[in-house]
Amino acid sequence: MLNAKQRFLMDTYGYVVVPNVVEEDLMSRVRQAMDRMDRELPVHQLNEEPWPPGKPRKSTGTPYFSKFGPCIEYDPSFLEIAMHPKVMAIAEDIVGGPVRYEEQECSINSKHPEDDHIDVKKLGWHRGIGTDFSVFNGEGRKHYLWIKAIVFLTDIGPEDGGTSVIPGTQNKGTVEDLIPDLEPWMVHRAQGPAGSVLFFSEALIHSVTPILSDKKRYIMITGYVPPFMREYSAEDWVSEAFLEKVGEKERIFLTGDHPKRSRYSYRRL
Ligand SMILES: O=C(O)CCC(=O)C(=O)O
Repeated sequence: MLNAKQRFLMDTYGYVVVPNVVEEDLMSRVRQAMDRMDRELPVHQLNEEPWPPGKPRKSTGTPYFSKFGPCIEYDPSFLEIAMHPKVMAIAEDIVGGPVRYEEQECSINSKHPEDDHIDVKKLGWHRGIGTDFSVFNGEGRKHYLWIKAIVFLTDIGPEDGGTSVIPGTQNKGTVEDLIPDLEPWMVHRAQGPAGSVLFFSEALIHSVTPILSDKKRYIMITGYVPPFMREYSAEDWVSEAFLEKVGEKERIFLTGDHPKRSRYSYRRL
C-alpha cells in the first residue's frame, strides 16, 4: 500500500518511486535472463504479418539499446517479477481493486557515443491513454485505470537514463501543445537504487532518456489494468500454450478471468 506521502506524489505528479521493493536474488535472475534473451533473439523486422500472441521479441536492437516486448513468456522470473507480492499490492492499491496483466517489456541500455547532453524537446514523449478516462474517484481518493511499474534492476542516478516524465500531465496537456515550449525544469527524471519501482499512470507523458554515464541500465516494465479493460494490442496477449502451463492464480492475473467473479464485479463489495 502507498503511504500518505506516496499517494500525494502519485496524485500530484502522476508517478511515484517506491524503494526497496524487489530483492537482489530475483533481480539477478531477471538480468541474467535478459542477457540471454539479448544474445538469442534476432531483431524483429517490421512486416505485415501479425505477430503471434505472447511470442518474445526483440523490438529494438542496437549496440546501445535492446528492447524486448512482449517478453513475459521468455523466462519464469519475468512472470515472478510481474506478480511480485509487493509490486502487486501497490499496483492494486493504485488501480483500486484486482489487477490484470496488460503487457510486459524490458530493456537494456547504455550511453550512445554521440549523447553528451539531454535536449528535453527531442525526447520520445508519449502516453498510452487519455487523461479523461484514465482516472476515477473512489472512497475519497483517486485510482488510475492503466498503470505501469518499472522495476530498476540496476541503480539509476541522475546521469543513468532514468525515465523522463512531465509531472502533472496525467491530468492535462498534450504532447503537441507542451513539447514546443518545454523547459528542462518541467521534466523529472525517475531515479533510485536497484530494487526500487517507478509506478506511473499511463496518462502521464513520459519518455526513455539518453544515458550520459558509463553505466548499463536494466529495467523491467509491466502494465496493470482492472480486469474489465480490453487488451491494448493482440501482440501483448499471452499464448494459449503459456496459459496451460501456469497455475490458477497466474491464469487469473494474465487473463482477468476469475472463476467466481465477473469482470464487472470489480469494487462491488
Ligand atoms: O525506458 C524508459 O525509461 C521508459 C519506457 C517507456 O517509455 C514506456 O514504458 O512506455
